Amino acid sequence: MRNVRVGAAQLGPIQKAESRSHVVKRMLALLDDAAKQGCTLVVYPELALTTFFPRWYAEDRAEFDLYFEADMPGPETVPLFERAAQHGIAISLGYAEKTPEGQHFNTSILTDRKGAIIGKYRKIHLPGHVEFDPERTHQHLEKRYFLPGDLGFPVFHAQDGLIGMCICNDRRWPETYRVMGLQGVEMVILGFNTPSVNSQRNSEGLEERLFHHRLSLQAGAYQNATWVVAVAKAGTEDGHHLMGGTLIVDPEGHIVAELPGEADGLLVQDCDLDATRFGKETIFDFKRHRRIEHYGPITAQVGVVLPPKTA
Ligand code: CDV
Repeated sequence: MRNVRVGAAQLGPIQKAESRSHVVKRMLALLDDAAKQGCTLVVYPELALTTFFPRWYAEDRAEFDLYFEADMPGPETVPLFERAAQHGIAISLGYAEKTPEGQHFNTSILTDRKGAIIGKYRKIHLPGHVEFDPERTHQHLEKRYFLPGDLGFPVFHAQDGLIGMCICNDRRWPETYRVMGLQGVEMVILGFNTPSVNSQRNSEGLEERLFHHRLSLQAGAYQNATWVVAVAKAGTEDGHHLMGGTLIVDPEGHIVAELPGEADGLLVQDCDLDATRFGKETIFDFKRHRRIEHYGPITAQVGVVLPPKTA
């Protein structure tokens, strides 16, 4: 048995006016709780340090540089790394990254249990649009503020196992899990900020959104025989509602724990990484069963190519 006691550290809403250091205090409280409960890994949401700013349009993108981190850890986040090291807990958190070259990414990192960063991921599937869209009830401008990730979907040796990261919209794409599955991933960790209403389909409300969230996570876990830990930023940020749904899926695809509510909260779960073995050695033994000679279109094309019409 290779047990990881994971704490999924959901954050309630972060208003525009809330300072980074106040958010970090909230994160520290969850970390202390995780230490009391014996966690070895704590996972925070996507863009954990600020409000979900891509919902707002800034004509001059530089106006939003205040939401980005030039350093990780930086002056406001270093207490988190220090406390995590004191507790011997590895952490993963999402944040907006500005590189020394001035590039912007939606990023997450993973540390070891001494507070050293051992893994980085930059969000690949960026939802939304680049320009203000008057047809939408809500804007979602990730494509305006971030570049698509350039690090692939790496998997890291951590917690005596293999851990990979993705971020929010990535969880809806089977390619995300499979690329990590092909590296033997045993636990996928991710954060998300998901508005409760689809801005383009008014009929798709909270229940439907939660259904698609669970469906994607459960399918990804089962089809790659991996644990999946998904952590929300939830609640109403300056009038904009984000759904909850922090949950953990086992390698058979079952939801084994789910956090109710939309406030700060910790969901603790023991995850035996050896529980991935059965799926990886039987139905999803990739080496024996995959047929790559038929998978070409997955990497050769982006959109749909219709088959030729038969007479
Ligand atoms: N932050 C996100 O990536 N949110 C998307 C919404 C816009 C659909 C998501 O997939 O949850």
